[in-house]
Amino acid sequence: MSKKIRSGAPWAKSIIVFTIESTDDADELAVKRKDGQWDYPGYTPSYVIQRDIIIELNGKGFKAAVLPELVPIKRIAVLAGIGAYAKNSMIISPKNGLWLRLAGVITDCVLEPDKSFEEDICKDCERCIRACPVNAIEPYVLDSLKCLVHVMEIENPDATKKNLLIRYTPNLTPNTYRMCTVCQMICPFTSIERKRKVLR
Ligand code: B12
Repeated sequence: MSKKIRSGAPWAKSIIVFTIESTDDADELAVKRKDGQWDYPGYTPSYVIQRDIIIELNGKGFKAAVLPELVPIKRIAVLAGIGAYAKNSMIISPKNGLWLRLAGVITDCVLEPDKSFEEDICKDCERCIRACPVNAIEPYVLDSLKCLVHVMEIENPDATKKNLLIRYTPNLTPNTYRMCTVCQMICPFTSIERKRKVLR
């Protein structure tokens, strides 16, 4: 466990990391609140699962807390055997492809570690790199300032970026957008069923 997690919660002995699946573009929405902050309703099921795990552990006499948001959870997910780093910089699993959201709980319960995920899933595929509308992807590294998911959150993007946003980040209401999903949709691990669940 990293020093950072230990310094915030010196009692922590294990991390439980889990995934929820994005089965529909409805899970890819970003909603702008009145105070200008962004909400991502697709992540809500993970908060419910975190709460239930914490209640369960507390009930058994263990301490437990939500894994802080900015902990490098992708690295933890690889160590926990969930999946591999994909070339678009997300974690990819053989079962759900890139359509995973990660969340975790820290606890003082000592748990047997899972086996880390060792396989390279992307191999020589570079479809996401070629498909990204803003060339934000190099193998395993994302230029986060170029990524349209970030650009969408900028107050006044320039005209070129505005046009890209209209195309790849469609509005559903004046304050509700579907985030760009190009690098996830193009992935060969994306099922035909998921490709049909689009919001434009
Ligand atoms: C900031 C952020 C963004 C930024 C920048 C993303 C980026 N990749 O840099 C923006 C706004 C662009 C963004 C976009 C998206 N994000 Co985001 N984002 C985050 C957040 C909050 C922090 C990431 C971060 O900057 N960490 C700091 C850096 C230093 O850590 P790191 O990225 O883990 O870096 C390590 C790796 O890069 C690793 N590494 C790099 N290359 C390689 C290669 C190999 C082979 C190996 C072994 C390791 C390795 O080394 C670094 C050090 O450990 C995370 C939550 C979190 N706690 O991680 C979510 C998170 C990464 N986002 C997520 C998602 C789902 C998205 C989007 C799909 C939007 C959406 N629908 O939510 C897009 C996807 C864009 C993309 N292609 O990655 C998920 C990813 C789930 C998954 N399957 O991997 C996360 C984990 C949120 C969550 N709780 O589920 N995101």
